[in-house]
Amino acid sequence: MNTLLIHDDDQGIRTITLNRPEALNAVTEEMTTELSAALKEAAKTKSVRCLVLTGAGRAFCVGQDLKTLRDSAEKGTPMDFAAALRQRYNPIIERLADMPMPVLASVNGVAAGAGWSLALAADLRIASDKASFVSAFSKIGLIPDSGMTQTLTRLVGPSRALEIAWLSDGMSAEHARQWGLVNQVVEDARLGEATTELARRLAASATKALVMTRRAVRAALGNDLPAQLEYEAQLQGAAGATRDHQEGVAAFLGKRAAVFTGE
Ligand code: LHQ
Repeated sequence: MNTLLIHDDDQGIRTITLNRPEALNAVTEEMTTELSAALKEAAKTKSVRCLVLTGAGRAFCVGQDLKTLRDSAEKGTPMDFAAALRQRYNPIIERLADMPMPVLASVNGVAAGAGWSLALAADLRIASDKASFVSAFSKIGLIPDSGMTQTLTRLVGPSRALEIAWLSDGMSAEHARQWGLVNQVVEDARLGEATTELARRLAASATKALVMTRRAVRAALGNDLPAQLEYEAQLQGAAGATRDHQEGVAAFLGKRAAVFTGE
């Protein structure tokens, strides 16, 4: 991999680090190809119980590499934006939304454009107090993409989503936390440690139940109550048949800590 670093610890955490620090981890075609492959691989690796996405250097990710965009336009082969989104960006966002384990974005620095969309596609976000967020799309005459019009709107509502998207003002990590866009903000020096702490808790949980909970929470935004109750019943039927459910009950009754395996 040229644009990513991938690291597994011994407790079920796989960390994918966007690794073009010299370009603030701006997204190239190679990066989308590699990230797609890395997510596919993580999805089929049973031992991965929590996936962490982060960036190398001072940025998380600043979205599409605008220098590459300019270079291809100058060469007379301008990027087809709709095709780039359909073929490269959107599959990444869809895959992230449906990973068979929790996905945590550890936002180490600025997240802009599709870089912010990527962080929003994770289940939870933990950020350094030095991180910042900027939509940036409006500044280059574009609309927010890679899912941002949906993820952002669901988190902050339409009025704030428009304010963020239209004005493209930088937002501090603390402001993002207050608006529900980030779950935790920690001192920059503690980001690695705090990310590992949270990721370990998630990795040690009943993975299948966490993933089904994500499905139910997402569906809740579109379902009426009877449909949601029915969906919960279906998912609980499946959760109740997992080994981790049996283990959880046995551990509770045996007054010991549960040892979940993700099965
Ligand atoms: C960059 C970039 C960048 C290249 C900073 N590319 N070099 C996908 C495909 C199809 C259709 C369109 O949509 C998309 C999705 C997208 O993501 S489009 C949106 C693309 N992203 C942006 O528009 C963000 C542009 N960047 C910024 O607004 C600022 O650089 C931020 C707020 C990220 C950081 O600001 P500062 O911390 O003040 O840093 P800086 O602006 O001084 O940048 C440092 C260097 O990084 C600089 O290069 P230089 O050679 O002067 O040191 C920038 O040109 C470069 N850089 N973003 N996306």
